[in-house]
Amino acid sequence: MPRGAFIAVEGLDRSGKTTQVTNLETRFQAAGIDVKLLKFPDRTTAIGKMIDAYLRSQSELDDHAIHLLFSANRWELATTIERLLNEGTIVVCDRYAFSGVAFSAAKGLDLDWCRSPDVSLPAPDVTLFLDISPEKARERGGYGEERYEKEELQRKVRTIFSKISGEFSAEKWVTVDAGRSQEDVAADVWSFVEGFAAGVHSPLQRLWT
Ligand code: FDM
Repeated sequence: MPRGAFIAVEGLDRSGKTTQVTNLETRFQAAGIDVKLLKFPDRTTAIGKMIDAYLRSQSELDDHAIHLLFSANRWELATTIERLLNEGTIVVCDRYAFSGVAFSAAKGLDLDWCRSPDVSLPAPDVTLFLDISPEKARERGGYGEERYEKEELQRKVRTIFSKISGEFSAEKWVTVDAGRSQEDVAADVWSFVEGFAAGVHSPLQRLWT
């Protein structure tokens, strides 16, 4: 029996990522396929609550410390992800380790240091990156209230995502122009992932190999 596919959806703020991820879940369900939607940070765990307080500026933490918490938050769910995949369930993640690296490196941390706590986490079979220019994001009403929702930081994050994308083959990392209508973006997203509905025969890989 093939295992389930591991699909990560990354994106900039105001890219419509959450809408697209929910839409993807609905489409897999409608096709009768087991799918589990996960979101990072998962703010419901003890570690997630610390992350949530930090993002809402209710606490202060050293940049390295918060980076490690984001990674620990993924490790909390790593065995669950593997189990689901082995059971044949498709796992769709709203943000994953690439956000971890992109945001912390945009704040000035060393890129290789940022990768290290995530080494050997389950690696997505494909990552969809929903890209939007800061100008388009502004047209959509600009950014929210949380700590990282600032145009200057978002610009840096975008540059680092672009650098990370260069390390992957075109099948593993797909950049989607998210500045278009929801329907157009959804059609593109589906066209890139529908092939995964039948499952994956190759073994699960590990970050950052
Ligand atoms: N974020 C998210 C990080 O800085 N590191 C991480 O590892 C992850 C998963 O948290 F600004 C940032 C990205 C974003 C913020 O994400 C909260 P959501 O998707 O807005 O909840």
